[in-house]
Amino acid sequence: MSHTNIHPGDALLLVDVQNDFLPGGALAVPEGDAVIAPLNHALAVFLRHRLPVFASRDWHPPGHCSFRQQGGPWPPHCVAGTPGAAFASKLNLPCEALILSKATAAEQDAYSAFAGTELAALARARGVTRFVVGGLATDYCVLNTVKDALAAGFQVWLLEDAIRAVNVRPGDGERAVAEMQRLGARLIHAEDLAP
Ligand code: VGL
Ligand code: ZN
Repeated sequence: MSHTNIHPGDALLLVDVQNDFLPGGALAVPEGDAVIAPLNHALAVFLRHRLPVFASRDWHPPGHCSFRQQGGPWPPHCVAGTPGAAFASKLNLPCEALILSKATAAEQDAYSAFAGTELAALARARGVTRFVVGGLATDYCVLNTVKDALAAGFQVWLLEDAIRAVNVRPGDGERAVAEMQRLGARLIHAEDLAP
């Protein structure tokens, strides 16, 4: 079995692991719940090493511009404060996790965890140079978060067993992964993270 070692400078970044993106949710990602077990493993490893954990959440006002009634592409989802916007209950998110709420303004959408948040500054203040990234959805918020991380000069290890795609068009998830790799992200498996 191959091992991947994490070091000081690494941070775990969980993207939008929220009820509305899980099976039964308002914008269910196929197999979205499959990310939880590998992410819980990654969480345990990062906590053991006392390395930072960040978690983004889609946190829309009612009537957000991305909702169909407003002419957007999506059913209403992740309305701030509702059960659908809550983090998956089976995700072992520690109380020390730093939470980034995004797309909180009615007239703007934001797929990236860096968009309009303090993520880059909070990470730099903690000496972060590399993000280990997993969550939902591969072809939207994970893709845009990873692009922004790389553009901001962070390295990225993408947890390929801890991401799932919406696949509005078949193959969107695979194309997103290829794009992230092309831009410099390295694929790893959560279960390979050495304890
Ligand atoms: C997302 C669609 C709409 C995501 C958020 O988290 O990937 N996708 N809002
Ligand atoms: Zn959204």
